[in-house]
Amino acid sequence: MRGVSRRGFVRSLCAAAPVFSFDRLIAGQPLGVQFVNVAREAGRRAKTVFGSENRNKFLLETTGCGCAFFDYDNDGWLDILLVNGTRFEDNWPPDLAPVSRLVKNNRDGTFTDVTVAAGIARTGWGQGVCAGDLDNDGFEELFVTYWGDCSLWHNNGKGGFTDIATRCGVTTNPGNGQARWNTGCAFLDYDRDGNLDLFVANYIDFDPKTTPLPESGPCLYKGLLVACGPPGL
Ligand SMILES: [Ca+2]
Ligand SMILES: [Ca+2]
Ligand SMILES: [Ca+2]
Repeated sequence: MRGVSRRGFVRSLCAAAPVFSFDRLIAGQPLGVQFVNVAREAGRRAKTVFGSENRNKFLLETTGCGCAFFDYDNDGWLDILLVNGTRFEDNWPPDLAPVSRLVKNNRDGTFTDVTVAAGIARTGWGQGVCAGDLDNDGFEELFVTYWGDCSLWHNNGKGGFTDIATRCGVTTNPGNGQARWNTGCAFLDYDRDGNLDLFVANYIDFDPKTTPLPESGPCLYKGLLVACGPPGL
């Protein structure tokens, strides 16, 4: 894939892919294609952590994490950034805390975890991620959203990343002591000046100190106590 842009690659996939009608999809007719989960064979067994495993008190614990396919080392093969979360109740030992993971494509169907070497490990309530080459040097940066301060990881082109969100003023911290719930994001050049701009979507105001617990709500879904969401959710 060297020399092929990501947009060109996706366009070629779209051109090659068969077109399935909605009628055919809902009719349950065979499509002639099959997806097989090969994560285990690819060596991807790291657990995604997002809230309590057995019972969720807060809506935040019910969302989860995104991922990005991007070629961080420009070798022509897509690598993966897997965003990770955390838990309210756990006091993680430093070496056991869940972190977002960067895995390098070995070009043989397997991936190698390069999170530590890349300097990109961070624990927190990670949500979404988007990739784009902010400084037009040919290596893509990453923006990772959090409930809390976001990260903007600058790619040094040598396999390493540095979080420059604070320096760039894009943590999205409102500065009032409250964490903002950042969710999706997109790099786009909205003014066509040749430099990527950034859009960050937000969800609701959320503060675990003031958010009602399921039993204090009570917040019910089909008779079961669940995390309290926005009214009407
Ligand atoms: Ca690569
Ligand atoms: Ca760059
Ligand atoms: Ca721009």
